[in-house]
Amino acid sequence: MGNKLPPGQFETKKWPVLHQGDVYKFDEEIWNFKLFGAVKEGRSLSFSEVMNLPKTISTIDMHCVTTWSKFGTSFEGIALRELVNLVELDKNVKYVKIYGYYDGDRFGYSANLPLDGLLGDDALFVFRWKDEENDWQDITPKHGYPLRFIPPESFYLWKGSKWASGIEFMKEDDAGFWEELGYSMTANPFKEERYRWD
Ligand SMILES: Nc1nc2c(c(=O)[nH]1)N[C@H]1C(S)=C(S)[C@@H](COP(=O)(O)O)O[C@H]1N2
Ligand SMILES: [Mo]
Repeated sequence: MGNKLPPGQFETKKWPVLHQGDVYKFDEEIWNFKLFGAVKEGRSLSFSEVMNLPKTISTIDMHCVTTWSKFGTSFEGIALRELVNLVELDKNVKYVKIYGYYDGDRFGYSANLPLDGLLGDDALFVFRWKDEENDWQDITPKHGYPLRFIPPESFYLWKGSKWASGIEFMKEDDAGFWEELGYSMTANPFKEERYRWD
């Protein structure tokens, strides 16, 4: 796809693992995915309900704020827009917060993003991947099994919540896990938006 190296980044062929807290252990019996916030009626989806949604395959570059970039990983997943289609948004919903597990807390990790940048084929809750050196395979537990968000390459990878557990729809932007600690709300690697200054 892009194969463009943003400023201050270097290319890696390997896919590094980076996160806070424990690797989440999937239990399909109790797992669900919540759609909530500024919507007419919230929803909670079982794993099979999520996996029965239409699938999308995209090749997406990953740019981590710790300066590694990995080009050309192909992902299979459910486009964020498929989940948006399941709820009736309130007027003026412009942002989402995508949640993921942190040490057993399903809402412990989160990242905020503008909704209008996430309606294409490159905003996916992924479950499978491949690259030049690796054939199609499931996302490993360390990379976010069973479902993990991969943001478009115009966002640093911390916006890609692993062990994804839900989407909150918001009218105003609101800081997630790293954003509260000083990282950028907008996080465009090509503009090197690593930190927030406000
Ligand atoms: N649930 C959760 N998701 C997370 C994180 C985390 O700590 N917890 N770390 C983020 C950060 S900072 C990065 S760079 C990517 C790394 O994804 P990877 O380990 O698959 O390369 O996951 C993101 N998603
Ligand atoms: Mo990161």
